[in-house]
Amino acid sequence: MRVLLIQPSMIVSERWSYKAEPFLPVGLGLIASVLREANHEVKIVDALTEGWEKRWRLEGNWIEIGLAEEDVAAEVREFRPHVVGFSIPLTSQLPRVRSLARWVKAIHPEIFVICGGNHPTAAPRDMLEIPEMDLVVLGESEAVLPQALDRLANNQELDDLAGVAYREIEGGIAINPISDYSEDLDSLPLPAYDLLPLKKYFKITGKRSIPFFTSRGCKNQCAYCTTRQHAGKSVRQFSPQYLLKQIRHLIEYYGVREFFFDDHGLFLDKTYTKSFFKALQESKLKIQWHARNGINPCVLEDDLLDTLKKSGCKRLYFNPDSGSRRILSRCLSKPYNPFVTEQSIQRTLRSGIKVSCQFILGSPGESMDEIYETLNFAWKLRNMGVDQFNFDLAVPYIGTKLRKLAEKKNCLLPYPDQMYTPDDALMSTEQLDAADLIRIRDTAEREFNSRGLVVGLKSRRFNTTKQSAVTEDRIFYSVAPQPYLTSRKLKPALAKNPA
Ligand code: B12
Repeated sequence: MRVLLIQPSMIVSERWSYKAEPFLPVGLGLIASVLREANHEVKIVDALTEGWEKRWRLEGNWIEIGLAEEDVAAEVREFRPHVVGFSIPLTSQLPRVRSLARWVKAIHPEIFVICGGNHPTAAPRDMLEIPEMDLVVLGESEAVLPQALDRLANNQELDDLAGVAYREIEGGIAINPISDYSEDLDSLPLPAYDLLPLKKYFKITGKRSIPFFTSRGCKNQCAYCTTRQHAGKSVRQFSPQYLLKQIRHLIEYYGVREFFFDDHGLFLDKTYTKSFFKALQESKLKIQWHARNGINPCVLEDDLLDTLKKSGCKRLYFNPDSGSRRILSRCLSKPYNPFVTEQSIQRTLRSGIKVSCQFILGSPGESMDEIYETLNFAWKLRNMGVDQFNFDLAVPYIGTKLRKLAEKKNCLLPYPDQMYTPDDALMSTEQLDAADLIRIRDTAEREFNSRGLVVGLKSRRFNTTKQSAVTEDRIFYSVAPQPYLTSRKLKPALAKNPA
């Protein structure tokens, strides 16, 4: 079959549009690789990366970043796919999927429309309420997707296939939960980097850098994160040999020099972490790396930090989240306390590795005193030498514990459905309303800035503002064209998809 995989644009508030970071669809690269191995013809359209400098001002002052929907539709028309698959890691990508799905069916009503990623996994039912959506693949999909496509091609049922959601013939929605997660990650092919717009991504980021993943799953259950629901609670790792092969491939074929380790499991098992970075150090590969996710302060002892530094580590992005123990344990379910984090940050800085810190303000029930605890803690870290700080407002993403807590405490603020960016206040607390929270967040960022600090959002997240060229106005959804039907005959074996 011909499968067109699309990373849609994202729609965010104006302020967030200056801070937004590029998101390379490595997941689509992996799926593409697996599908190619199964003899499907695959193409990726990364509307977010390809259209990064395009900023559209939509009704309601929303800003869309990415290719215009007509341009994506033109790709569909040209490739004539049997299947179109949308990747939706971020909820802010969802609004455009709604209209693109309509375009796809207007181009040919029998193109099969599917989706996957963090948002659909958390909200499969909502996805199937989009009339044009035919199938949702839950969680990791390297094993499930080829099977689902085979069944479609042969007009077979999906009812005994775990990890998919679809509309039943009788009209109901079937959700077949994920039954297991692949243990043997080394059996996966390398992502199809040749199908990803790497040149453009390097241009946006200004460096030959790439997000990189050493594991799947997370044993922690942080209230704001959906990784555990998406990839399971047991951490599965790629072997150091597999990872070195992938790193070499990226260096040799694409000239990558900087790696952003982005998975949650990298620091959860000290023995594994040490063995991987020891292997990296011994490989003598000349790379720089940073870890943006999942820093576990408990394992960062001096010996490990020494290995990290020698293997090329430049910066670790800690998530202290809050300075209040009550907020950490009762609202955010964070397993680390501020004292342990502080000690670990001190050791990291001593080892010569730079540190960034990310905080979350405005959790349900958070008081002004607790916010002060966070700001004071951040200040202490700043005096120790931390040079990048981000303050985000808490976002109750669908599928998270934080959302359940917000619903229980009745503190969700009215907000356009599923237009979530970590910029506007989406919840109030008993003491603080939206305006207070925004003022506090803005003041915190300004204060940390005005003392000569770089607010992390700028340097961590690449200097993307300068690329936000001209912002053009357009209406939210353009009207998909009248159905355009191919005059060629359909192959019955392909579930009546266009030939
Ligand atoms: C790494 C990461 C980042 C990196 C970017 C990585 C990149 N690829 O360039 C950085 C640090 C930049 C980042 C930033 C942000 N991130 Co982030 N990020 C992640 C993380 C940890 C992994 C994403 C990833 O690339 N995975 C690796 C690939 C291999 O896996 P995958 O994309 O999931 O793909 C697999 C499946 O999902 C599926 N699949 C994917 N697409 C499709 C499509 C089809 C058709 C099918 C069938 C299957 C399928 O198959 C793939 C292979 O198994 C996820 C959480 C997680 N564990 O997934 C959060 C996550 C996506 N991020 C999140 C958030 C909130 C953000 C930020 C808003 C945080 C912030 N406050 O700044 C920003 C937004 C950036 C922006 N553009 O504005 C949230 C999104 C929540 C939501 N519902 O919107 C997540 C889910 C974490 C969470 N809190 O739960 N992020």
